[in-house]
Amino acid sequence: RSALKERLAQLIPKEIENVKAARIEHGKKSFGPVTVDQLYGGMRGLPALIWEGSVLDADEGIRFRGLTIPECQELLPKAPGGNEPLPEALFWLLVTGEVPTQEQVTDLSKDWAARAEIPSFVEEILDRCPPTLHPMSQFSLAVTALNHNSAFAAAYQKGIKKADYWEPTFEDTMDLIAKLPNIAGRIYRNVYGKGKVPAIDVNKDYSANLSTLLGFGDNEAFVELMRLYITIHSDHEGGNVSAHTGKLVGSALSDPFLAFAASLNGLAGPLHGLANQEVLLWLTKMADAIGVDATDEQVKQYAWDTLKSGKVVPGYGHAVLRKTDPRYTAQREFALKHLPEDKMFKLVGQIYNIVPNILLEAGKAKNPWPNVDAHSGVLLTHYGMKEMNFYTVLFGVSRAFGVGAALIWDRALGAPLERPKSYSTESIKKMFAGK
Ligand code: CMX
Repeated sequence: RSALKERLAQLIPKEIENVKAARIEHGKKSFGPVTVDQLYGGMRGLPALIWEGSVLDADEGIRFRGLTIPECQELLPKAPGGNEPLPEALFWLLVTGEVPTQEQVTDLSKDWAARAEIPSFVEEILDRCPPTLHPMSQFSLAVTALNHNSAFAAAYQKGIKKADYWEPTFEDTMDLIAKLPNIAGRIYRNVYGKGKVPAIDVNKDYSANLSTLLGFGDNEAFVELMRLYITIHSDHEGGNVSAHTGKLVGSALSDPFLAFAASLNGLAGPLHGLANQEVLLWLTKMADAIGVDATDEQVKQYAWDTLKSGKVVPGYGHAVLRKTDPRYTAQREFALKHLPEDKMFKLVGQIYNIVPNILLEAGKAKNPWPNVDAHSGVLLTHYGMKEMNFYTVLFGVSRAFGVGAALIWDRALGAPLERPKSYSTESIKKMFAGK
């Protein structure tokens, strides 16, 4: 057993008791009324899910098990000589609620490196995809196919007891996360003609290996960026499309590969994870149209033209957040430290000073501030990863950490099949007739 699984086995009985006690004390309490508008309005603000790994505050942003992003940067173990938290440490935190030791983190790096290989038939599936098939579709195909070797699916067929579901779910989640660098690396190299995927180095951390497989392993700043990137993109509580989809599909006892592939299909939408691709497309078109040294007036005009043509300004707005996303701020600080003179970074900063006022003036968006996707693309571009269609794959690699941790806890706590009630407009009219 790995050190993480050992710790989890100790924590689960306590947490089952904790949940029992919370339900006895609070189970019959109400969150307040549900309005018909919430049913039509994408369930905004509707309290509906339990998600243990993180909670999102509209003003303050995300907290992973109670820790803000700057607190994670301070408290989580780092690579020798590195400044950013290791995603291994973040995963440990999401799963256990505890900050791991350096040794525990090294144990996870080694465990993931040992599990990193992907079956040859999955390699073949990826090799046969036309390069024109979007990298996110390829990613989802490969993750779905990993279900071939699912420990959970096999154990379920053998009649595993409900109390033991978490164990094969844990194994599948560890395999899933471990195999993503090989999948992402292969997609990147196949689609953009970057040669063969090199081998994993069992003595390196997850982000170093991911960077190597992508072809950027020699650049220590890129590796540091990956550590920060995975950490901040990992989890954003349970209601966002990718997280909720994974939880929903997992609730049918579909194994973690099937559940996470569903998450990826949601992440591939332009209002969610694909926004990081859309942002770079928007920035590139803007730079082509008005130059990277454009005046504020030109940027303003360009943003207005986008809105007037009926499009959204990608990277701005959020369904829950009402302030600048701390994930945006963390990336901005990284850029200020590593690439302060980068022209596209400066353009992103200029847009930050201009777009919120325009969105306020336009008067529709409830949140005029930037989200995580407004910044990630320029950092990747700076280090030479210019293929914007690929960007959401990196978001997907990161999101496996949060969805995986949640799947483990859902099975450990015996989360039931999700089945909310739906209504037709006709039934709502009848229900409230004369009221
Ligand atoms: N540009 C233009 N219009 C925007 C806008 C933006 N950035 N953000 C919101 N609006 C508009 C909405 O389209 C909506 O218009 P309609 O009433 O005509 O439909 C109106 O403002 C109200 O929307 P809202 O309540 O503020 O926002 P939602 O909760 O419905 O949607 C989000 C949130 C993120 C989809 C939206 O802000 C958006 O489309 N942003 C651009 C895409 C983006 O950056 N997505 C990434 C989010 C982070 C992530 O998941 O990765």
